[in-house]
Amino acid sequence: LSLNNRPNKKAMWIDCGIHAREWISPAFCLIFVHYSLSFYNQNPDITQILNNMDVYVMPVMNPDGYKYTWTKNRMWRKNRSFKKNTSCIGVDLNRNFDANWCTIGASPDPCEEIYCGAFPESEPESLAVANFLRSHKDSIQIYLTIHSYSQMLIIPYSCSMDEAENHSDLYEMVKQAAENIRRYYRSVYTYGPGAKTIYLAPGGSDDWAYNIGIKYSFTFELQDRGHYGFLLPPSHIQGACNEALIAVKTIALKVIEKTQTATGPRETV
Ligand code: 0X9
Ligand code: ZN
Repeated sequence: LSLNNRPNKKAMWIDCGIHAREWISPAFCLIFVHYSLSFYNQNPDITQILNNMDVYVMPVMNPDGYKYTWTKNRMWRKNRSFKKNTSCIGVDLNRNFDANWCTIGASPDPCEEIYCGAFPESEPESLAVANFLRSHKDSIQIYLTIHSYSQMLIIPYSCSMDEAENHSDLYEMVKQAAENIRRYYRSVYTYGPGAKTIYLAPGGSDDWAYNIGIKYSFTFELQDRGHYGFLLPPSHIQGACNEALIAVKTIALKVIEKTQTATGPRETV
């Protein structure tokens, strides 16, 4: 999503569907694009965001796994890559990035759900995303990856118990996002650094993006909190995505505000 070719324009990256069975995630990417195209110049928040940054949207990072959940096994998580000397299939793409790769919270066993792969970025999906982010890291300010479920807004780190260098900024952003969701939709989202909020999980895209210098890096876990789990019914899609949209807006607007005051007066558009 890009309005013009102004030099120095910043950007936000959003990917969906790293994990095959988390169907609300690709739905969010599509709803986000539809909302942006429908409400630019109608809604002041999305207008301000798109006036200030490009948005790269990857609707399905794991297409083979996603297709497999539609055709063979609804609860599949990993990609579908084959490995020699085992009949087990697939790598957990969110354990395949180079952030304390394959330490506690990931598994070297190809038969496990959290298999980290043969080496960091061994998979075409994670390699392609890592290459794109590496080559655009100077313009990309925000990295956002959409998962489900459990209603959480996660900040680095998940790959260690360390606190991110800009922890208080990040924490304030997810706190505000969760408060906004609560105020608008009465839904509860918890928030905090991954390792302390859910579990240690190395090799994730959010920590990796953070470490290459994308200092506003987030994982969202969308609805629900376990009633339907991954099998969220179609009637809940719009509501779940509206909540995530409020969170995206809160964070993007805050980043725009911070980086504008840091770099000088507002550009006129
Ligand atoms: O474990 C994960 O990969 C994510 N949870 S999920 O239930 N969707 O699988 C959480 C990812 C948090 N970030 C990192 N572990 N880096
Ligand atoms: Zn996931």
